[in-house]
Amino acid sequence: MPLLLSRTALSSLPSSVAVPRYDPGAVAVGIVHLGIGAFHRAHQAVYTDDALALAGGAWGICGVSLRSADMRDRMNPQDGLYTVVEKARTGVSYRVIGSVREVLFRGDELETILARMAAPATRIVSLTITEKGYCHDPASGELNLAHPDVAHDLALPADPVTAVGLVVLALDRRRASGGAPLTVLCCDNLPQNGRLVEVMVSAYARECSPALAAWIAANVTFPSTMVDRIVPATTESDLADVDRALGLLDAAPVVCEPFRQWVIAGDFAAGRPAWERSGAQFVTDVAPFEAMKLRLLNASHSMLAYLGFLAGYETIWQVAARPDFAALMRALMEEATPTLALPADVDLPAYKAALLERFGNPALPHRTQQIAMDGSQKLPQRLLGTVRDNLAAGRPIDRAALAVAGWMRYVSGADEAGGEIKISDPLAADFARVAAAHRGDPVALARGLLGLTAIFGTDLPADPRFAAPVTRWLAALFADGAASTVARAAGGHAPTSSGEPP
Ligand code: CS2
Repeated sequence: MPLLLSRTALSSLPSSVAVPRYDPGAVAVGIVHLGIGAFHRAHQAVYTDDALALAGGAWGICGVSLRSADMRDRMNPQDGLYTVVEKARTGVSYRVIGSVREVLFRGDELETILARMAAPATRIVSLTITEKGYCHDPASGELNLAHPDVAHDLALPADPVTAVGLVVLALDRRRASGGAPLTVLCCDNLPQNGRLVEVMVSAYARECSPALAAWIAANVTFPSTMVDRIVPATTESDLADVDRALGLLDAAPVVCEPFRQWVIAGDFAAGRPAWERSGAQFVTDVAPFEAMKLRLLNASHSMLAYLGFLAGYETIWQVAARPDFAALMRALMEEATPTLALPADVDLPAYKAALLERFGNPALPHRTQQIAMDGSQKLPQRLLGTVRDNLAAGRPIDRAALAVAGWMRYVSGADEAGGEIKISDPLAADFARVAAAHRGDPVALARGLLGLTAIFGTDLPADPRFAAPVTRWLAALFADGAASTVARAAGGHAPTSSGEPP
């Protein structure tokens, strides 16, 4: 039985595997990270690993698992170490990361987690809990006080199930035990993500105690970030591959593309690692970078995921390899481009060309169904902001309308062969209700789904410049299937009013 990856086993790794250039065991915790999933371990933890090697500091990460003990039980026995596997078209590289110093599980270690978050040595609490983890209203960006988990936490604040509830409880402890300032750093794919979390934490804190809300306003900062790296879910075959490369067992590897980007704006209340040494960009305003990433990368990802899945493709690279789909992605990006206002040194054509290249990487199978998850939480910032800006300026929105129709076709719950699609989304029950009421009637289905104000607000459903093309594309998708609808759209043709092929 091969040995488990651990600090003592690092010296026995083959020279082809990079290892931390510092002693992980000597690094004290300075960051508590909520949501220790694959993305964090392939992104912020890597930047921190570089910063520790280049500049040192007490910036080890205490990872917190909110939903399951799995990651704790995999990582703690191997001293928090794990392998990042970078897969390029041209080859694979392996690197062991040492920045995660411990992992705790919310289910049975709440007190320890609160103590870590309240400790003065902890100077940053960061989050990657996915869009739905914020329990906000995706259309308005405000904390959804009617969300059952939020209601639970407000009734029982000492036993929080939401991340916002946990952060506020920890901030209360911190205030009571010395009151050292803290940075809360959101690293999820949401626009103005720091501001969004600040608004939610403040709203929740006000419900608990106005004095706490005032302390937070004076002592806690919420920088905003744009984070980017494609990190598909780790598979069994990835695990076996890493064990072979290491000659040891690693129960927690992550697999990702070589590209990574991190843009950060805002104040850090109590210092930060030297992330700029590892390539993070510090800017005065992150909003243009967030919009670029959400409206080009993530919007294209969602569109290709829904339409590609419907056309029978399991992974994004297979979809991106189809000339029609690639042409449609280019057209969607062209539509979004006039809504962006980037600093002059950003080469947007090169960024867009690189996206097609990144999506087409066949070494990195990224399942269309993984990206299709939680569309209700993703559509507003990926597609609907572009639609609103373009409508206001009188510009076309046709390709975004097709992407939204692709999502509607997908959440109708049946694929093109009539098989069931398992929808993973906080609003899945609403989709099922609307779909059941309007089966066989794309016009009514579109109207029903547009009526979900948490996604579309009240403006878009009422605007025929949006509702009409979405409805026509949805009818075309039902009548002709995704592949031929995409072929027609890629050729620049809009659907006819009847939904029949032109
Ligand atoms: C993807 C993102 O799953 C998804 O919805 O669009 O996770 C995407 O891979 C990352 O944002 C890339 O940085």
